[in-house]
Amino acid sequence: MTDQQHQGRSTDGLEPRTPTGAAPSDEPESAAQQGQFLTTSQGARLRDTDHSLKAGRRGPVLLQDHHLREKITHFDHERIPERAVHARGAAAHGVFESYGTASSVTRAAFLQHGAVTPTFTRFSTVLGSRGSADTVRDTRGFATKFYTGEGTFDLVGNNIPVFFIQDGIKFPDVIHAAKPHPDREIPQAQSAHDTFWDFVSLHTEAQHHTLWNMSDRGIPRSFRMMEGFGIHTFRMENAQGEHTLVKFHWKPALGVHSLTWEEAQMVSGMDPDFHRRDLADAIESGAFPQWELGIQVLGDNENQTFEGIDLLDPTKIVPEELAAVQAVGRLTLTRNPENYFAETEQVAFHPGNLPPGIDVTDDPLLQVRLFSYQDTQLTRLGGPNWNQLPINRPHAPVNDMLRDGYGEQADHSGTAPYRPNSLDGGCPFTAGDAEHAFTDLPVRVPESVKNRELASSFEDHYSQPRMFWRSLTPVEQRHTIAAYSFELGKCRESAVRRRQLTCLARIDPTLCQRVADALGMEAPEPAEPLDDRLDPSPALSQLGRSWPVDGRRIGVIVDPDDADDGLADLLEAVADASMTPVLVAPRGGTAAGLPVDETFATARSVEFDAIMVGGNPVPTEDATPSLDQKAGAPAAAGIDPRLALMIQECWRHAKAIGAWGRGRQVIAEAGVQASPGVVEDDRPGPVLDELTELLGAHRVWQRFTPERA
Ligand code: HDE
Repeated sequence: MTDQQHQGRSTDGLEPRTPTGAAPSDEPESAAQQGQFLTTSQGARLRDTDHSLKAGRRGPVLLQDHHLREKITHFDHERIPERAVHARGAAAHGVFESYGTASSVTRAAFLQHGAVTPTFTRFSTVLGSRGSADTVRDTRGFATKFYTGEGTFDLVGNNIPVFFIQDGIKFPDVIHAAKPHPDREIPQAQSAHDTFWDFVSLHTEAQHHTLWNMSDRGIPRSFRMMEGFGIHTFRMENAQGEHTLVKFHWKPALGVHSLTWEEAQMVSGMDPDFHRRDLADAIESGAFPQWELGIQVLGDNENQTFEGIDLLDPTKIVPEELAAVQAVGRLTLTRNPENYFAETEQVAFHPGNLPPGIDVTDDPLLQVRLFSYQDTQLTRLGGPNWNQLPINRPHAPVNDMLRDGYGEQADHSGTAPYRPNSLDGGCPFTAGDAEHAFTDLPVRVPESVKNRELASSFEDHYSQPRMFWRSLTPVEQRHTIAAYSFELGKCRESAVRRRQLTCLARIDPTLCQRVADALGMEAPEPAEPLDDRLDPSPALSQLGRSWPVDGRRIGVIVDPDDADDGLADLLEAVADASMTPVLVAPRGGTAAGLPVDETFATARSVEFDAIMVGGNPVPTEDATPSLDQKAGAPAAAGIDPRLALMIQECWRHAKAIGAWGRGRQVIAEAGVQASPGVVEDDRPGPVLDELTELLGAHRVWQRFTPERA
């Protein structure tokens, strides 16, 4: 070993390391609420923390009160700037296990056979502030830190495989257009406003990403049920020095599923933390979310194209039917953060965090990101030493020559932080390939002149949106039409709507016509012939397969005065099927000796993936008939209107509905007839079995008729 860097240090890649190589256990204990006595930040025990020091019982507070000043000053500075984008997020620790299948294309150690790497993954929305709702229509961030023994690798991706813009210099523009208007700061976390549609209809490269946003992908059911994409093309290098272009994909074990738009809006009101709660609950209950990491392997050629698709253009995908996604490992999220601020808020990702064997390409969006992510942390995390925060510390040994600055935590020894030197033994040495050095791959740069232009292939803005549209099933297309109709319906400027309709005309005439009808406008003719050069890609549809149901929430509705011992068996059977039973009754307390989880006052249909009704609870005094009327539901005789509403909403949202015993009469009175996705039996067991089967497809898709999107 030629490098002092590796001497005497663990390279197992499992322990976080400070810049001086100290493991966190060597640090002063930072966890709170421990030990016997409350102390000041200096460790002095406190006699009182509830009363400020005053001149007499009714007198003024004394400046001398150093405990008061420490407590208030610290509080005054508790907040840091939220992220400029992706401010709202939730995260979890996990582990990545490599299958070794990528070893022929990369020398990255964490992708070799059997390698196990600790990870931290943060999911986010893009547009909203830190306190905004989870289920808004938006792109979701999917960023993973792999703490590899060769240096940290950050895969900072999204749940949509293409981006709004092709050149990073436009990023401030698209974000200014999408964020709330600068005068009133509304709307929050929405793309349904004039400036957003103004931008995307003028910068037509954004049409592909926008179409994905308007599809069901823009309103995921759960972070656990989203795909993730690295978007850009990356370059890999293997042990023989050969290069390959790759695209990264995350494939969720639970499949890709979405909310309906009505559900998403209702959830925003009744549980703005829906996705955050879902992730934490699933992990806490042991239903660990999993994804397979896959790569599309695309030969490296001088033009960096694949089947005519420009691989440097981040508004393009390579359909899986043309280049299969090959699984290279599995990510399992196993542990919730202990402290939101320390971990989820302070984690700092950077697409330039790359291990040996993975490098960037000249994608002009990626190139700008390489600057932005370092830079933004200087303001957000208050200086250049954010990599020393525990969550950001590499697990690989660090031996850098970065020194001082705000937030410096390391007590660096030695006198010569420069190299070579003759005073600290000339160290550290630089590493070669044999010592796993990161190498900037020697890629030929085509001879050219400086300019502010893009390749002409970047001018194709419509072949891929059209392919995406043609790949959706009719029900997915109807949801997309409804989404455009909603969003453009919120635009006040008719010039903006009209311009966006001209874009839709180039994607598909039916799409354009249906949205124009909804807006009461005329559908324009396409300005150019429709671009059918790409065949539909069935892999882009979310429908048609069956998936595991782990962590799905089943609302079990009973009459607490009439529940029998079979209830315990039913709840156990739901849990045995890896789902979460939620016992719902008109009032709190117990039913058949079991604790009631939710009452009719707190529960709403959107919390459940399916419901099972097992009794006819007598309406309680606090039942609110007006809720029933608001939803336009027919009044149901003899059943609690809140229960009727719950059943009717489940019906509208194409959820499986089960009923046993007296529950059969209840769903009939709520207006639900025998039809696909309605399961009835005398006993709850067979109902649950069929419901579980139905949940594999996520929804009872037949129930969405052409009229009801
Ligand atoms: Fe980001 N992006 N981005 N972005 N991005 C940030 O970095 C930026 C882009 C993505 O959970 C910021 O640390 C520019 C594409 C995620 O902490 C900021 C450009 C993709 C996250 C930033 C892009 C992303 C961010 C804000 C155009 C998908 C959240 C705070 C060149 C591949 C990471 C921060 C987390 C965050 C800049 C484009 C994904 C301001 C300039 C494309 C998932 O640096």
